[in-house]
Amino acid sequence: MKLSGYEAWLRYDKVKDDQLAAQYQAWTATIAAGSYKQASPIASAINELQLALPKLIGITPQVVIEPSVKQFLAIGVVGSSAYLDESLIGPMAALSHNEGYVLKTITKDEQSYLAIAGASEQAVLYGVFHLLRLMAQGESIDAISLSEQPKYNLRMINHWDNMDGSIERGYAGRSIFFNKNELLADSPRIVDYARLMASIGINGMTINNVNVHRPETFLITEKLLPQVAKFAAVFRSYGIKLFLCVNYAATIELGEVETADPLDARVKEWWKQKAKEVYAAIPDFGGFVVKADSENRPGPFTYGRDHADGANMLGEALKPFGGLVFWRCFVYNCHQDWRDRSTDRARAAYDHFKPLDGRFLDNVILQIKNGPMDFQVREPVSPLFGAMPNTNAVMEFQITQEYTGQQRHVCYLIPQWKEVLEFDTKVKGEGSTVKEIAAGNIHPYTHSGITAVTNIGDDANWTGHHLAQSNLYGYGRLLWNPDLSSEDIAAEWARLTFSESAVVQQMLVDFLMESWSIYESYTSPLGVGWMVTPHYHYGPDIDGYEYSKWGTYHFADHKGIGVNRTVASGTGYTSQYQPDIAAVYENLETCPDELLLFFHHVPYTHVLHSGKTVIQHIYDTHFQGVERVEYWISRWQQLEGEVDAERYNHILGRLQHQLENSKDWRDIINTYFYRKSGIADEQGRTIY
Ligand code: GCV
Repeated sequence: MKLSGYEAWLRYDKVKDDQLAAQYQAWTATIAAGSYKQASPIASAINELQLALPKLIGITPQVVIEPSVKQFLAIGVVGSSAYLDESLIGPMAALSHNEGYVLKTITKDEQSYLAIAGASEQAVLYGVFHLLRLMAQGESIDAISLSEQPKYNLRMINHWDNMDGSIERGYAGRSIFFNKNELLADSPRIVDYARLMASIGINGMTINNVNVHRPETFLITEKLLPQVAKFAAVFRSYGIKLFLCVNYAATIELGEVETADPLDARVKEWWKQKAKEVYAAIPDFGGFVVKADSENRPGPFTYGRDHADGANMLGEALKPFGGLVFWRCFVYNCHQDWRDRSTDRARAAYDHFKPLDGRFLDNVILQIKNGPMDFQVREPVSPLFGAMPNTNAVMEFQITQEYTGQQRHVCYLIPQWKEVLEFDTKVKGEGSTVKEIAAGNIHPYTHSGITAVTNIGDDANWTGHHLAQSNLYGYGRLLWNPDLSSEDIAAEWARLTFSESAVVQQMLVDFLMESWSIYESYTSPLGVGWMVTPHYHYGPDIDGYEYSKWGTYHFADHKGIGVNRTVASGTGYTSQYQPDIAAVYENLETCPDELLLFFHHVPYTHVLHSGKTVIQHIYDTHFQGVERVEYWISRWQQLEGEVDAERYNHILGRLQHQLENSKDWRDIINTYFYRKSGIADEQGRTIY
C-alpha cells in the first residue's frame, strides 16, 4: 500500500486480531451521544469515531440518543445524560480541570456501556481520541476505568507562516494557511490539521509569523477578518482557539495613527477599537502574540517606553473580551559588538525583563524561549524562567528543526524538552522545576503553559521527514502529561504511525532516542552553539554566526575555545541563576561537560569529566557521529519489506543525505580545530 504519511498518527490501521476486533465492535457499534450541535467538539468527536471505526474494525457506528442495545458507547459532558451521571462516573469528581475526562465501563439496568464523560465538550473530544488511541494500539477496552486531565492550561502552537505562502524556518513545504497573500480558509487540509492537533490536546494556535510583515498586518482588518474567522470556526469545533501575531506598530503600518507610542491616548484607543472589531468577527478569539524590539521589529523602545508599557497597552484593549497577550522575551541587540565583553546575548532576556516583574497586567503572558540564546542543540535553561514571580509566563520550544537538522536529519526533541522541564531552577527552593513553573504551581500565575514553533507545511506528510512527525506528536503528548517518558511517547507514536510490528517499533524507538545525541555529536561541541551557515542555519560554518562581523562567536584561537560567561572574569551571565546553580556553572570543576564551552573559555588541552581533553572530545565525537549515522542506515535497511515502500525509501533517502551532511560537519569541524590547535588526533585518524 502507498502511504504518504498524510494521516500521520490518525492512520487507524485495521485491527488484525479477530477477538480484539469483536470486542471493539461490541462496545462501539452503537454510540449514545445525546443531542449536540453541528460544528461542535462533540460533533467532531462523533466524526472522528465515524472516520476511525470503519478503518479499525470495518463498522460504521450508529449514533443514537437512547440505545436499545445491551452494549454501547456513551459519550458526552458529565451529567448531560442518565448514562453520564456523576455518581456513575465517579472519578470525575477528582478532576479539577475542565478539559479532563473519564473513560469507564459501567453496567446499569442490564446494559453495559463504555462511558466517555468529559468535563466539557472539548474534554469529550479528548476522551474519544484517547479511546481510539487505545484501540489503534491493540489494548483491551473491556474493563476500563481511567481519568485524565492536562498538566498545562495553555497548550499552544505557533506557526511562522507568511501570507505569501512561505514559512520562516519551515522545512516541510509551504503554508497550509496562506498562498500569494490569500487565505486558504476553505482548504480541507485545515480540518485535517485541526484533527491532528486536537488528537494531541493542542488548544491554542497562531497561524502567522511573529515577524509580521506588511501583508500580515492586514489580518486584523475588516478586509481579512471574515477569512480569518473561517479558520477560527474550524478550530473552534476542535477545541482550539485562534490567536494572531500582530505588528506592534500596526497603527503606523496601516496608516491610521502616526505613532505607536503605547502611552499615547490615540494609540490606546485605536487598539481598543481594533479589539472590538476582532471580537465582533471572532467572539472567542484568543488574543495576540507579539515580537517587539527584537531583530529589527518595532516596539515601545522607539518611544522611550518599556516592554510593560507596550504589552499592557495591548492587554488593556483585549481585557474586556477575555483576550490574552503573549509578549515574547526573545529580545536582544542583534547589532551588538561581540568584542565588548560587557554585553552578552545570553544575558539579554533576563536583563530586559526581570526588572519589570509585577508591572504586567494579568492577561499578559511572557513567552520565554527554553534557552537564553536560540533553540540550539544544547543550551542551558533560560534563567528568566521562574525569575519573575509576579508575571505570567509560558515556555517556548521549537518543534521545527531550525538548528537541529531542518527535518533532513533525524533529531527527536522530546528528550531535550524533558530535560528542560525537569530542570530545577530552585527559585523557590528545591523542586521549583520548569515543569511545575510552567504549570503555574510554583508562582500563582493566572495564565501559564507551553507554546512551540511548529514544524508543519503542505508536504504530503506534513513534516518533510516522516520521522519528524514524532516531534509534533510528542510535543502534544508531553504538554498533556510531562511525566510520560520519551521512550513511551516514541513507542506510542511508532505504533500508531508505522506498524504493529514489534521489530519496527523497537528500531524506531531506539533510533529516535539516540538521534539528539547523534546530531549533537557531529555538530557544535560542548554547548558552544551555532557554527552553522549564517541565516540559513544548515550545515557547518564554524565562524558563521550571523552577528559576528566583529569576531567569532565562539572565541576560538590557537590556545582555546569557549565563551566566558562567569562572574569572575566573563560576562557575568551565571549570576542570573539561583546561587546554587550559578556556582555549578561558574566553577570549571562542576560545570557539566555538555555545557562547558557555553560557560567557559578553556584551552584545548583542558580535561573534561569524561577524562578526555576538549580537542580529543571534538575529534572523537565527530568521528563517532558519522559512524552512528552509518550504523543507523544499516539498521534501517533491515526494515526493507517491513515498512511500506514509500516511507521506507523516503526515510532511507533522508538518512543518506544526513550521512553526507554529517561527514561535512565532521571534516570541517575537525580540520578547523586541528589547524587552530595544532594538536593531532590521538588515534591518528585522517583529518581532512
Ligand atoms: C521568527 C531566530 C530565527 C528567526 C525567528 C526568531 C524569533 O532568530 O532564526 O527566524 O524569527 O528566532 O524567534 O523571533
